[in-house]
Amino acid sequence: MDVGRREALEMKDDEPMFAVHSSHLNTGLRGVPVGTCRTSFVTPTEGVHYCGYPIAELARHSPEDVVYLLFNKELPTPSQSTAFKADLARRGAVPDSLAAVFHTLPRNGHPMDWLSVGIHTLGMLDTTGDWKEDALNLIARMPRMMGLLFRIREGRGEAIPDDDLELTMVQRFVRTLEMEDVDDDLMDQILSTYLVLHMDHGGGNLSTFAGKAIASGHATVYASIAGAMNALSGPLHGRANQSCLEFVLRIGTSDPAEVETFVRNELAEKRPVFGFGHAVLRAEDPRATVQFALGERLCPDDENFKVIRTLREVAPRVLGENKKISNPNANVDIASGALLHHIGFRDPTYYTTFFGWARVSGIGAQIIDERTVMRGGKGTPIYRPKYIAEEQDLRHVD
Ligand code: NMX
Ligand code: MLT
Repeated sequence: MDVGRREALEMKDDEPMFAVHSSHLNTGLRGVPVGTCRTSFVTPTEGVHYCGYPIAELARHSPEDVVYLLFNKELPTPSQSTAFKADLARRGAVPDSLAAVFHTLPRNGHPMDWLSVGIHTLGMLDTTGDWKEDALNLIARMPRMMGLLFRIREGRGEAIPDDDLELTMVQRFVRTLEMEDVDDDLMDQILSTYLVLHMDHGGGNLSTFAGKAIASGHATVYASIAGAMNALSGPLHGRANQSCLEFVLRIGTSDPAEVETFVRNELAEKRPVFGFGHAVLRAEDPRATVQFALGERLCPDDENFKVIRTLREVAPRVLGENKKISNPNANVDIASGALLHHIGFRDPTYYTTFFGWARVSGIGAQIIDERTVMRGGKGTPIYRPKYIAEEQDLRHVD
């Protein structure tokens, strides 16, 4: 029996599920059950499953079909898939004023800040107030918004090709971006797999949790997901993919001894070794395994890919020497940067926006479940965990 189902059956109203001790305080709610999730679950050794399917089995599905899965909890039939793609196309048009707002933003602002502002702007332009409508509208508008974000921030904001809503999500982004010398098939395989792998990761990852917490106060989908993107932008969470490729570029060699020296130096300098470790996983992240297999197939001789191949061998051994590190193995962020770099995205500062683009679907689906399905349709109430007073003896102003 799968883990998600077993956990569900084991839940009994009258039995304690978890004992909270003072040692659990100030640990970032690590392991503390706070709710149920209908889109995905993560096991320490097998990683994430979307609606029961191990992630590796979904890696070659189209992003649109996997969005359908997260929203409907079943993979679409061919006719459902066609109808869903048509529905996304119907919703996809992005108002011109989004580009006008992007033109006003500081070009040296981080792309994740642009992404958050972009989502807020779409919300200001067109919020329906219906959780599902707004989430699907946002998902449908993300490819164009991503393309505009890259172009305008890079100073290529003129003569942008019109959107073509008949294309796939990945094709719409690539068309808007108009990159030179693109291998369309390679681009499609790497970006489509990227999106599928990053869409969801259980209910408790920081950005999803933050997004659902904001939505629990009945902020709009747009405000909630913009907030979630801010949570994703931290280097210990989504921005680890940027930091990881930055240090791959700094390493610049796939020689195991030199890579080991580099890793040891990062640790000595008290810097995280990005792309390794996880709050829940206790084995290599299957999303990393899928990306390594993709790289071995599509770009085995790429210089950055060769560096991460060595890092994957060396870093777990070195990190494993420190027993306080719960998981010395590679996480999702180890390989994505090398693959993005290979297909032409040379500036790592943008990498977390791809993570954000993908994660909008998982967070959107989870917000809908929490707002419209949980507690018999009443929705999860406003988040309000308890904090215990520390160093606050009662006193009075004289
Ligand atoms: N490099 C250096 N130190 C590490 C690493 C690492 N890769 N992983 C864990 N540690 C340290 C951690 O900082 C903590 O130190 P201290 O006790 O001084 O606070 C100690 O080991 C125990 O941490 P764990 O219980 O193993 O991990 P935790 O659940 O606290 O944190 C991460 C999980 C993912 C934040 C942590 O492993 C990390 O910082 N990894 C590097 C950054 C990264 O790749 N993040 C991406 C995660 C996936 N994502 O996309 O969100
Ligand atoms: C994620 O995909 O959100 C990360 O692996 C972090 C997490 O699950 O805590």
